[in-house]
Amino acid sequence: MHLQCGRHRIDLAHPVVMGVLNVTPDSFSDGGLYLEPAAALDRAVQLVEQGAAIVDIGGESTRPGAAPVPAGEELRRVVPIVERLAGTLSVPVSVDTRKPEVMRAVLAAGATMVNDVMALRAPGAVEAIASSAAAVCLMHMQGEPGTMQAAPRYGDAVAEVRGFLRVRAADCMAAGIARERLVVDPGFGFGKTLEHNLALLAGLSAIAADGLPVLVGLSRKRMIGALTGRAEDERLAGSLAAAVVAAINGARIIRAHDVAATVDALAVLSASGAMRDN
Ligand code: YH5
Repeated sequence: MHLQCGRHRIDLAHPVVMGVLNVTPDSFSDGGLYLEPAAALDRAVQLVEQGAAIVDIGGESTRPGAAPVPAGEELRRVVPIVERLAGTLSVPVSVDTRKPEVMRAVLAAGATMVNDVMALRAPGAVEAIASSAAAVCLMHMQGEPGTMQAAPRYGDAVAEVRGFLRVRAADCMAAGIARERLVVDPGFGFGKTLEHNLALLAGLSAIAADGLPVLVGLSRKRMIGALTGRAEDERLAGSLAAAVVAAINGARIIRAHDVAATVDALAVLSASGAMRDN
């Protein structure tokens, strides 16, 4: 299995790490520290040296309860950073955005992947990707970031998330986005209770069985806090355990803040034979 991100081809025979580079002033991690393109580039180079196969740039905070960011401000924050990173890094630059206007601008600036928590449901988003050679991550979210954690409800969370991702992937392929450019993500914490998140972690193999690479973002999240009783800056061990479980259950791209540690954990897992059958 592999993922085609523009000119880059990522081998997914073994799980890889997508390193998180936050560029929002209010991000819970590294907030405001990497706003300057030069500082962002230093941090991104570090992530690649630590073994990140993709660097994901977030310009709009998608944390539960986060306020929307106007497109103009998102563009001002992200485009200069994408230009610097895309011209320097040896790995694909991914941008976390929901807005077609931002997608077109960052793809023109050299990004080769879009990470969309709305799974390209904004009008014009599918076309923005289809008219490029970029990869896209289609993530499931119930509700909107501002209110999604108020009252998440599912009959069968795994079946509903899987069905949603299948339909979004089919719509993308119908619009001309090749299968090898698609990634799906159950969206841990996005309109889900702890119970839903645990059901999805256990049920990842059903989502992976549909044949598209599965990406997961569990790193430092509230779910890890709930299971360990730890504050945000004490969740590394819990996050590594979650990454390993997700990979055993079929995830091929692990989105993480602590890249070096996550790469090590996955190296041990890959060598162990525990993933022989998937
Ligand atoms: C994801 O799962 N998540 S941003 C709250 C936290 C810790 C971390 C309370 N973008 C995902 O990382 N993109 C985000 O502690 C994502 N999948 C994809 N594809 C939220 C985040 C976080 C939020």
